[in-house]
Amino acid sequence: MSHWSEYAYTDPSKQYTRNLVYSVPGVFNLLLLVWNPGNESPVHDHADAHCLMKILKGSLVESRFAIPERPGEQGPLEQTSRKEFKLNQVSYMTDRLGLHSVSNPHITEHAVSLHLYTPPNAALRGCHVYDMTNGVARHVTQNVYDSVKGKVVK
Ligand code: CSS
Ligand code: FE2
Repeated sequence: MSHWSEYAYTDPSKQYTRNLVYSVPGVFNLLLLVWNPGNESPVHDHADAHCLMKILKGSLVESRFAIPERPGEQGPLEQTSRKEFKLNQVSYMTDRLGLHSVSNPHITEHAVSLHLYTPPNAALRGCHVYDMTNGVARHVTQNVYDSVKGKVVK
């Protein structure tokens, strides 16, 4: 049992769960994400904030894409990189570096990652997810968690 397991709520019906560990309003949000085997996030931006991601279990693949100047009018997103992050590695992402999607490449094991968002803009104003095939952007809210401080949100 790891020191973070009380936050590692898992839901097999989702791509991944978002579990709030701690927040200081206006300063940062700390989230623990549990990625189901073979699942991935949509391509998204980071609401003008900084994101640090540390791998706590398994590994995650990050694919980066250029932000289209005219979303939906320039065809498929242009992929700029693909990198695997292994146990204990930390990645940094922010809008200046483009968009990304994150996936758990393992087909039988969960992956777990710790995310620090500062300032916690996405929780207030949401972010955008992009359709990889045509670059169409859609606003989504990010203020709902699957669990908060170890308690499952019903
Ligand atoms: N931004 C995504 C995870 S990858 S940084 C989210 O919070 O759901
Ligand atoms: Fe992200």
